[in-house]
Amino acid sequence: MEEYGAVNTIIEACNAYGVEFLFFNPGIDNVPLLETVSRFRVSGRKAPRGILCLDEFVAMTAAHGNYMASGKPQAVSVHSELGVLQIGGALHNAQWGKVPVVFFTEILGTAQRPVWNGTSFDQGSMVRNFVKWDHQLTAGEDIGEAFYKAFSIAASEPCGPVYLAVPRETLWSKEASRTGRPNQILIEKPPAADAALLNKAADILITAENPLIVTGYSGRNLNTVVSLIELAETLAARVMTADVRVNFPNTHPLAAYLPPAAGFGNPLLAKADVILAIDFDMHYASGPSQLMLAVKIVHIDVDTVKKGAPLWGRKPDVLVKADSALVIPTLTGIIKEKLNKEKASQLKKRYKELAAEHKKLNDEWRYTAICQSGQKPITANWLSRCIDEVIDDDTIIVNQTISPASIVAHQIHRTKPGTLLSCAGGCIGWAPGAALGVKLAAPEKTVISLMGDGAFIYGCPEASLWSAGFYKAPFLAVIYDNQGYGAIKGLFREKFDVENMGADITTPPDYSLIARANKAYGRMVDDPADVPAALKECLAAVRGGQTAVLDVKIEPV
Ligand SMILES: Cc1ncc(C[n+]2csc(CCOP(=O)(O)OP(=O)(O)O)c2C)c(N)n1
Repeated sequence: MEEYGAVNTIIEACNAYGVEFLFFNPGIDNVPLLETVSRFRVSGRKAPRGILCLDEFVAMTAAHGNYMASGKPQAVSVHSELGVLQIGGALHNAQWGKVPVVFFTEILGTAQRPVWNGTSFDQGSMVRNFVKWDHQLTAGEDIGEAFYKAFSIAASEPCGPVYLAVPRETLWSKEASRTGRPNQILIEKPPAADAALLNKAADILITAENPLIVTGYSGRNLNTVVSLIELAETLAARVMTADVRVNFPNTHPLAAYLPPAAGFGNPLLAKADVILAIDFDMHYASGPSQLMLAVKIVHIDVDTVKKGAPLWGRKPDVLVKADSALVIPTLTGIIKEKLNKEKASQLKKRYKELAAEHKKLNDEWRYTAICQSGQKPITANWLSRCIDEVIDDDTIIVNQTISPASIVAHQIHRTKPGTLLSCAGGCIGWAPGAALGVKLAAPEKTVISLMGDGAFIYGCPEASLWSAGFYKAPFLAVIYDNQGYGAIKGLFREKFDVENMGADITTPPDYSLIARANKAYGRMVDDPADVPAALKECLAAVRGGQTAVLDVKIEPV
């Protein structure tokens, strides 16, 4: 076997940043890399474990899921421009998911590949809108410096994807890194919060009559879940969390619930007099929920600039750039010191009222599901309730349901940090590949992915199921099969008052057969009475080491 010095350096950089897996799909260019990884591992030297994904979309998505479950930086290796194009929307998801992933390819000399007007082909331009940094190594540049810098940029908050294009002659080179000085791990930490700003935030929050905490991704630091509970309890404030992570347990009495039949928009946003947004990319200030004009907004975020996100009319009164894991306990301490007896007893009363409201709404959701237990076609409420019954506190739910998203968020209860992972981006097809990556990161946990029928197909099921089988990373995929693109049909109906503009998947494929063709366990149910037993049967297969797909025919939207 050949020694490839440059590849040795890439592996060294992966090791230095704690990369455990190399998700890849090969071309001729990846050969030295794969050969070297194998040689390292066979001889007991440290190197990431190679995971062959039969589609590049799955490679990037598995890296996404793996990061969410492990917190570790990721590496993806694909074949030149073709592999990069095939990653497709998975890169958009990784960008919105703030995934610290370095993906790299070779590039054949640009001189051989001019564009139509004779200028040189620019491989990075394919991904430039979706990455924190893209770079094409030029002759004389040091491969070690490039990869260490790539991981440094990807893993510094706000984290995100980085792309490197490496010329074949560099990638296949026998030379290792050329710098005399050793390469160093550099991960930038957010600054400590400004004490005066936190004081101002505390004063605003204490005087609020109807405060609302909204969170997006604070739960990526698992300890933050506990400290956010303390902050919410201190303030007696509702917490509305995006379903991207467990930022706050949805079983907590202060978890914000909406009624089962709530329509578009969010009344909780509309009636809040103070909003505390923590690590939140989504819009809280525009869209269907108009805020009160006099609303005060405190925004704490590791990413205050929100480069690349729409404007969305955010105009915070207090903007604090800080690591929420550090700042939440500090803010809670400041608030506790400022609370006098009278205020504390007012907050106690408010806590009780909010807890009673949470219980009432939770009961309504449960009641709705139980009333639908005999309804055919099966409803998303009943299916979600059955899933809630069958899981334990440690099960990891990997969720990309679309039209039943609110039902899933209310019916499936998560208490422990890290037990709900969803896609912050909009590209459908995330759940199967992400579940593969999650299971590789947490082999001891039960992993259940939830998705629509559209999403199952977008998720390259053959590729996802094959890797799950081959690498012994079994998970359960539950398909909320409403026989169409429910979300799109909903939009048609709302905007154009038409029933169907071709968004039904009529005479659908047999998804359970797709599972079986890929050596997974496959089952279809269409009777609500069969759902609990079918879920148990599939989970038994998963515990026995076989990935399972449960196709549940639910009512079309
Ligand atoms: C890759 C991709 N293509 C198209 C869309 C547009 N889109 C948004 S929701 C949706 C329907 C998804 O169907 P399914 O996963 O079955 O969920 P449902 O809406 O039926 O609940 C589509 C096609 C998208 N977001 N991503």
